[in-house]
Amino acid sequence: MAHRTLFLFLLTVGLSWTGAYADFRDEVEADWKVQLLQRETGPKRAPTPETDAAGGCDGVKDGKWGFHTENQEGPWWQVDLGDVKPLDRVVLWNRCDAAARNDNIIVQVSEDGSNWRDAYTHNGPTFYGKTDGRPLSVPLAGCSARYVRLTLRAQSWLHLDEVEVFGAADPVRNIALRRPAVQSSISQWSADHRPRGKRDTAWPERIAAVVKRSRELVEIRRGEGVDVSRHAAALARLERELAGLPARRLDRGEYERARWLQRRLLLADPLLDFGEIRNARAGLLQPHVRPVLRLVFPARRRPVPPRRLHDRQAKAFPHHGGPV
Ligand SMILES: [Ca+2]
Repeated sequence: MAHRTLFLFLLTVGLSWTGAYADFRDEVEADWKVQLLQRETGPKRAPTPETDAAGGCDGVKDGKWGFHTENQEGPWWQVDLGDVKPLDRVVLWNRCDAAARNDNIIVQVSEDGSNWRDAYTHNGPTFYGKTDGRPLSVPLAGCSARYVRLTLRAQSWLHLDEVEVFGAADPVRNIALRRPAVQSSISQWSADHRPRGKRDTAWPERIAAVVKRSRELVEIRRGEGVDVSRHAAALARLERELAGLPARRLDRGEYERARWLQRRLLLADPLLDFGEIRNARAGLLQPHVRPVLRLVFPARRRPVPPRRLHDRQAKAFPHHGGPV
């Protein structure tokens, strides 16, 4: 009986630890994702009529609004196809929770962006898109244009999920995708929809930057008198393995592997107390696990004051102020 109780206790602790550790890893890796985004694209940007409009032709179709004007007389959204092209059709994916606002939407076309003509006026029924798989498809065969505009001749908000334009030359290719777009106004629901972050091809250079910084950290730690032989060996092993991988295999997974190693080097700072950090992180864990953790990882030194900890992190990692 005593063995069974002990087994169940250890199982509970083990499961709690495993689950909490997975949560902890997810949290740290999510932090890294935010850091990458902020470092490569800057902080969140205020929307403009161009950057909100970009959500109308960004390829994202989720049934919500891709762009959103203010409530105004005659709101409009338009896309620039680059030059005058013979068209085949325009396909409108509606915002599905307020779809009836577009029951009388008008498709306009222009060759110069100044002179517009109505190519189609919708007169119901209400159309949707994402929720029923039936976006509004408007035939435009015989029509040539550089600009396609959607307009409401009423006092209203204009919002759509996505606008697709297909040309006569290749009727299956959406020629509006990620083309420059603009709209009549922005609203409190507008957002900057430009693609954020570098493309996935940037992983090799991101990984190289982490490896380079890790090498520097090894030297810094050695200079501080810390035994980092295990870290240095792990770094050398990682570099060997990365060198043997084709570029297409250098992805987010390898980047995170390199960041975990870099993180261990950062935490090898002699001013940091790993026991204290682990105990602080125990705040993430379920209450009955914390005393066990404190037994396993007792604090051996006094905790580093938060300000000093921040300074050390800033010095070790000058490019960002986020969590390690
Ligand atoms: Ca969209």
